[in-house]
Amino acid sequence: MSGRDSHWIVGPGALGRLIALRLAARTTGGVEVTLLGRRRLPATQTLVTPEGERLTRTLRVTTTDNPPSRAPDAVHLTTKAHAAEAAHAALAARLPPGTPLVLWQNGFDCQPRLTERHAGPVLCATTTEGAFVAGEERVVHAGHGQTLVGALAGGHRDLAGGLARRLDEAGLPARAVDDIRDRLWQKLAVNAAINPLVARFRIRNGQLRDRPFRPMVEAVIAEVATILAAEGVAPPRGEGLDGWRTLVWAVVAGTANNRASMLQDVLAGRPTERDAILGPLLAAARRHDIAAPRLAGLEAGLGPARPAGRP
Ligand code: KPL
Repeated sequence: MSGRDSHWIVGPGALGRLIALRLAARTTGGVEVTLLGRRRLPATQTLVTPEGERLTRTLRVTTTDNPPSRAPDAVHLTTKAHAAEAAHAALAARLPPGTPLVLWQNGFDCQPRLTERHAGPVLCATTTEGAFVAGEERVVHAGHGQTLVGALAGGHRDLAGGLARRLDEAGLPARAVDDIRDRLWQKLAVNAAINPLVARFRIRNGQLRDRPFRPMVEAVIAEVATILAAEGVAPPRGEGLDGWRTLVWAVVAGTANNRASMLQDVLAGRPTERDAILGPLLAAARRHDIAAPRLAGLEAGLGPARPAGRP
């Protein structure tokens, strides 16, 4: 990726707008950004940085059924997991073969299918950047994080390196990795231990450290660790169960004040990422004949991933 790149950001939620505004704010190296959604957002968007600065840019905005005529150098899919395949289907026929696709979804669900289906290189990204939407024209970058990028089957190293550099220069620290599959599962494990419980009990992440929640989290981590060991996913750091425990409790401490994304979705009556987060774990448990009563209970407790009557 060099020269004046054109990036399409498909899915103008908090993450999509964060990436769009950060890339667009780069003045050297020139990145042309188009924000695409099912509906057209106001073109002038403001990012409130973690340092409290306001970064306002006028972006190209359009809808997925009316994409720009100039082909992009990269397409970033930043929709929620359950909307990713429909968004890709809406655009795929308009993309020249070979257009790189970057998948930013949580969980481990649509990534293998889209990697297979897309007519070009596919990268997956996982990020700990924190952002939330604060209105039609405003997104808040709540906390700095780290983004990892790579292809599921390895390969596309130069593409991943170029994209990581672009993001990094734009103020989103990023690096290319060869083990993105493990990294996606690791983020999924953290989300599985935190999100369904905080969504069900309507609590902030930090409250998981207290009774009666702490033993519930420990029980979920134990199930997740057993399933992921059978699935051949490397524990984050340290060995086995302790590696998973250290990771989850570090994230709980680091995000103690947060309302997790799944809680925000439940409170707003939006579809949750239940299927992308718990679904792959339960499917792996079935494949390896492992009992997962805690995860199954969380799945049932969350109810349907999409509230009745919503697309
Ligand atoms: O990723 C998150 C989310 O909210 O989805 C965590 C890590 C749980 C932070 O809230």
